[in-house]
Order: sequence, then structure tokens, then C-alpha cells
Amino acid sequence: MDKRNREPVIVVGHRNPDNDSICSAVAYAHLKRLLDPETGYVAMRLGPLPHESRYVLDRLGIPYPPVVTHVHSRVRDAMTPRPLQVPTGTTMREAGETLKRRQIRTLIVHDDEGRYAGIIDTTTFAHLYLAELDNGEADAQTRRATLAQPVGAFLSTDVVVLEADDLLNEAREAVLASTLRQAVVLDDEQRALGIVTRTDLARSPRRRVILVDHNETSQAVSGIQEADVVEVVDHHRIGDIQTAAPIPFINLPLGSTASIVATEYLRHGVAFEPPMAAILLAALLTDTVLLRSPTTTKRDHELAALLADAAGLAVETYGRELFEARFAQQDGSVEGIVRADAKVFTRGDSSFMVSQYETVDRGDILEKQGEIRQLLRRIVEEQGHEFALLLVTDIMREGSQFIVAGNPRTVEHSFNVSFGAQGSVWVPGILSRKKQVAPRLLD
Ligand SMILES: [Mn+2]
Repeated sequence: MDKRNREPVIVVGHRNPDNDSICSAVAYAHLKRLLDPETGYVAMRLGPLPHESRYVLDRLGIPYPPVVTHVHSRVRDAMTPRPLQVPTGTTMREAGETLKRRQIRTLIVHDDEGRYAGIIDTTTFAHLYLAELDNGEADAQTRRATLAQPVGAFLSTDVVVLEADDLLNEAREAVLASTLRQAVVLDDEQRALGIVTRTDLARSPRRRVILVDHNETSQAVSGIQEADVVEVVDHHRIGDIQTAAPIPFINLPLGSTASIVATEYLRHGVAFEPPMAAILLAALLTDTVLLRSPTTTKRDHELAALLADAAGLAVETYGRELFEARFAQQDGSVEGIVRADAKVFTRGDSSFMVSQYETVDRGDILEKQGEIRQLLRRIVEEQGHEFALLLVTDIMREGSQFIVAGNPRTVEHSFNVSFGAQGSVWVPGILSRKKQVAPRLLD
């Protein structure tokens, strides 16, 4: 297969990327480049960068992975790049000899500024000679005169013009329907980047993708069915990705995809350069909520220690910085704390609200408790809720401060706590509204 124009393999995480999807893609693309320098590997992403990823990459001076919008085949995946080009002043004789010597069919002709002007191809010469025969002028002198003229006078200009990022399926129809059945690919400045011939179209190139941190079509880049998934590295349940050939498919029940990527570095005996260790550790710590989430394994703990060592970082401090970077973007006003992530639930005839605010230090919030309760009380009155509850979740201390207004009985019963006059109580171990709070209040 023609390898001249193989675009790099895309390494990409899921849609609405989290830090693990970003960092695992960056570190795995890096490992693949080291293991296989012949093939290009490029980390990309499917959406906005999470704040903590921005923090990690900025701190290490690593460029943000670019966004990939789709992996449908494009004109650039099929075209023959860097076509042979000659200026308009070239003589027909020179052009003809070049075609013959290089055994090609088409020459791109450009003007004095290097902009595409038209093409000369083997059919141009065929038509010329046939015309001479028709006119009974096929003598050596006429032929020599014709060949001494510049190509500018004989250009074919009714050639399909494409852009490199055009979808190949759409371009294919246009090219096959055209007279010359080939196309030139121009850049923004009208310079020729490549040509697309019928042979190029017959090759049907597919883009190559490595999926990290997901293996389901619904979470993958658009056009994935039209691309070749060449590898999967993931720690989620097995989904529906299908391939035509066997591929390396690494799926392990670890706390993060970064843990698997780190394991791959070790398996291949590739030393952790400090920036890659820092990137992998960042993903491991955010995905496992500082090694505290129930998905965390013994192996994650071991890898975190190893990566921290290689990166010269302290696990707890670094993890705290990552979450501070994530939470720094939250609205810290009383309105923001109470309303930014509020959910209303109904049970029978009554309704209640549960808000959550995550932090690495609940101290600041506790100082605003009076104001927070006033707002919660107003919400209860205005909305007619049974109660309004705010969870100030402190991920470092692994628990939530419950602040309530309205009738606290349901909450007190469900969690076996007593709010007291302040309407506020610390509940250790409660981190998830969805998994630990809502089900108990609705029960
Ligand atoms: Mn993950």
C-alpha cells in the first residue's frame, strides 16, 4: 500500500472528555510514538478541556490536544500529495518529456505566484496530435512549432477542484462524474496540495483511531463506523465497537485508563519521563477522586506511588491542586453555591431540593452558613418544598456538610443525624448525591 500520505493515527477519549480521557490520550500517543516511530500518533479530544486538564498541561508546557470533529475519510486521506508542478512558461516539449520520464499522466501548471492555473496531461497531447492529423498538418515543422509553445496556451481548466478537508464520499461522486475523472486539491491560497485520481479513489483509505477511556460507539467520535479502530485501551464495561480485524484491546478493571497506560509503559520497559508521569498521575487521581472512590484498586495505589516518584510530586498535594483547579471555576457566591448544581425531586405529593457543592476545603463555606440557610429557606417558601438541602462535599475529608432549611425530619431519619439549631451537620462518607443521597431520600 502507498504509504506516502498516511495521516497519523488519532488517539482519542470519549465525548465530553474528562481529565482521564485527555491525559490518557496524550500519554498513550507519546508511548506509541516511542514504540513505533514510523507511524505518526496524535492525541486529540472530542470537546472542551476540563479545567484540571488545562491546569496540568499548562503547568507542564504541553500543548492542548486539538479537537477532532469527525473521522470520516477526507480528500487529504486519499490524495496523492505534492504533485509535480511546472510554471505556465514551460514549453510543451519540456512538459511532454517530464510526463514521459516520470511516468505520470498529469502535470499541475502554476502561475508566477505559484497559484494553480490548470493541468497538462497525456490526453492534452493526444488531442493535439489528432487535431494535426485532421488538418493534414502532421509534418515535422508544425510539430516542432507546437512543442516550442508554452503550456499556458494548452491548459485544461475544467478539472474538479477540491479542498483537503472535503468529505471523500462527496468528492468521489464529483470526480467520477467529471470529464477528466481526476481532481486537484487546492489550499486557501490556490496552491496545489495534491491530485486525486481514480486509483486514489479505488484505495478507499480509512482513518485510523485508537480509543482510550471508552469503547462504545455512542461515546466515540462521529464517523467511527467509517474508520479503522486499531486499538482500545479502557477501564469501562465492554461496549459495541466492532472491527474487521483483530486488534490490541486492553480492558482492565482499574481506577483509571491512565493506570492501564502506565502499566503499558512498564510492560514495554519505557521509563516515565517526568511530564508523562505527572500527566498520568493527574488522570489517575481525578478519576479515582484522590484514590478514594470505590473503583480504586490496590494496583492504582501502587501506580500512583510510582508515578509520583517519577514525576517528583506528592500525591495528596498534587491531587488537591488538581481539584482546586477544577473547583476554582465554580461560582463561590451564596447564590452560586446553592443554585449551580441544584436538583428537585418529587416523592408522592411533596417535593424537595438537593444541591451539591464540591470543595477541597469546606471551611470557607461554613463561614457563609447563615446566608446559605436564608437562601435555602426562601427557596423552600417560594417553591413549596418540604425541605431544601445543600451538600458541601469535601473530597479531602471524604464527607459532606449537610445544610438544611424547611422540615428536616426526612433527612434526619434517612441519615440518622440531627441538625440542631444551626440546621447543619457533618456526614462522613457521603460523596455522591446520585448514589448515596437521592435514593435514601426517595425511599
Ligand atoms: Mn476514565
